[in-house]
Amino acid sequence: MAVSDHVDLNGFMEGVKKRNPYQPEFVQAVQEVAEDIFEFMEDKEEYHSQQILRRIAEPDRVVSFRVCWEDDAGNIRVQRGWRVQNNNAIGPYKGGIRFHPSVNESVLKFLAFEQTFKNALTGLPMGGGKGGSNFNPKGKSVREIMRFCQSFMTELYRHIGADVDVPAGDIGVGAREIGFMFGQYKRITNNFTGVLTGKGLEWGGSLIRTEATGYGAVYFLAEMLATKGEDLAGKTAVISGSGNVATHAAEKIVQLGGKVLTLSDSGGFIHDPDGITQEKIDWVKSHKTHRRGRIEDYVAAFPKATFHAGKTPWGVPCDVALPCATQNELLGEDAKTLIANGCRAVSEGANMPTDLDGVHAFKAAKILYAPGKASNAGGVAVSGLEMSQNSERRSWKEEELQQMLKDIMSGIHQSCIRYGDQGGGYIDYVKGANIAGFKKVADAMLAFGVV
Ligand code: NDP
Ligand code: 2IT
Repeated sequence: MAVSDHVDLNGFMEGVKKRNPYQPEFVQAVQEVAEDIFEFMEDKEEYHSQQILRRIAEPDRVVSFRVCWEDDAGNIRVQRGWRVQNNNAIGPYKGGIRFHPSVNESVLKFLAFEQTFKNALTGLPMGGGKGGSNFNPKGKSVREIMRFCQSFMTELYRHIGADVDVPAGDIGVGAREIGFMFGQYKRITNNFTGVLTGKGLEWGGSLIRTEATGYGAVYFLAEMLATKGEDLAGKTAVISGSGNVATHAAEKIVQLGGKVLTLSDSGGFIHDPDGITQEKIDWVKSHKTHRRGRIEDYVAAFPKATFHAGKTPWGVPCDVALPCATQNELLGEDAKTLIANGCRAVSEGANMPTDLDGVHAFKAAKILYAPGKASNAGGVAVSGLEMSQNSERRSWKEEELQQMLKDIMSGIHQSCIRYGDQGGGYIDYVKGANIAGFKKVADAMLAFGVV
C-alpha cells in the first residue's frame, strides 16, 4: 500500500472516537500523541502497515471488577475497580493506582496510554498500565481505608506480579495504602516480592521514591531554563495541588532559590506573596497528607496569605508554573493568561493537566513547555529503580539514587531535544517526548510481529 493510501490523522481519530464512545479523556490523550506521530510516520511505511499506533491505542487488557467493603457503621459498600494494562512491549506493565470519585475507564485508559510513553522515556524496561477505583478516601477512617484496600487487592492480586504488572501510588494512594495492599497481596500469595512500588523503607521501598516526581519535575524545569542560560534562583513559581507531587515540587523550587507563591486543592488556591517556605511546606504536608485537611486552613496559620475559593492559581503572575493536581486543570484561557503575564516555562507534575487548547497555546507562544509524560517521569523512574533493588535484594544509597534520578531526567530532556528541536532556539517538548517514547515502543513491537 502506498503511503498516501493510509488513513490520515483525522481518519485515525474518527476511528478512535467511534471505538471509545463517552471516553473524552482517552480520546484527548490519543489525539495529543497522534498529532505528532502522524507527522513522524509520514515516511515510515512499516509503522503504518503494522498499525503500530492503532495497536498502542488499544489497551492489551482492561480488567474491571467489583470491590465490596463494609464501612464503620456496618453498611455494605460497592465500588468499581480497574486495572488497565496498556502495553508491555518493553517491560512489565507499570503505573499507579488512583482512588478518587472521578475515576472511570476513560480516565484510567488515558493514564495507562500516557504511562506507556512516559515509561519508555525513562530508559528503564517498563511497559504502561494504570489502575484504580471510584472509591473516595476523603472522610474515611483508617480502618475503612484498610478494609477497602484489602478488598481491592483480593481481586487485583491475580492480575499482577513482579514480572507481570507492578502498580504504585497516584492520587489518593500513598505509602499507607500501598502498605495495606502489599500486606494483603503477601497474605494471599505467601510471596514477598516486588509486586508494588512506593513501599515503606523497612519492607522493600526505595529512598527518594516519595520525593521523586516533584523533584524530577523541577529538575526538568531547570534543564529547560538552562537551554536559555537561566536558572531558578529568584524566579517566582505558581503551583497547583497540595499533595505528594505539588509539595515536593515546591520543596525543590525553594531549595534551588525560587519563590513559590501558590498551592491549591479541589476547594481553591492559596496565594502567599511572602513565598511558601520549607517550614510552610512542612505544615502543608502534615495538614494535607497526615490530617487530610483543606488548603484553605493555610490562611489561618499564615495570615498574610489569601484563599481563593473554587479558583485555580493561573491568574497569579509568575516566571514558571507547575500544574501538579489533576487532568484538565489548566485550560486554553489559563494558558493565554499565563503567557500574557510573562510566564516563561511550564513543567507538568500532573498527568495531562493542560487541555488541548492550552497545549496548542503554549506551543504557539513557543515558551518552554514540558508535557507530564516527560517532566513527571521521575516518580516512575525511581519506581523502576525500586524494582531493580528488589530484584537484587539490596538498597542503594540516597546519593546514588539522587544522581540516578537527575541523570534520568537529563536523559529525557536530551531525548526531547533530539526529536523536538524545531530550530531557531525553539524546542517542542511535546513533539520530542511523543516521538522518543513512541519510537522505542514501536520498534519493540515491530520485532514481535503481529501479536
Ligand atoms: P495526591 O493525592 O497526593 O494529591 C492530589 C492533589 O490534587 C490534592 O491537592 C488534591 O486536592 C488535588 N486534586 C485531585 N483531584 C482534583 C480535582 N479533580 N480537582 C482539583 N484538585 C484535585 O496525588 P499526587 O500528588 O500523587 O498526584 C497529583 C498528580 O500527579 C496526578 O495527576 C497524578 O497522576 C500525577 N502523578 C503522580 C505521581 C506520583 O508519584 N504520585 C507520578 C506522576 C504523576 P484534594 O485534596 O482537595 O482532593
Ligand atoms: O503517573 C505516574 O507516573 C505515577 N503515578 C507513578 C507510577 C509508578 O509506577 O511509580
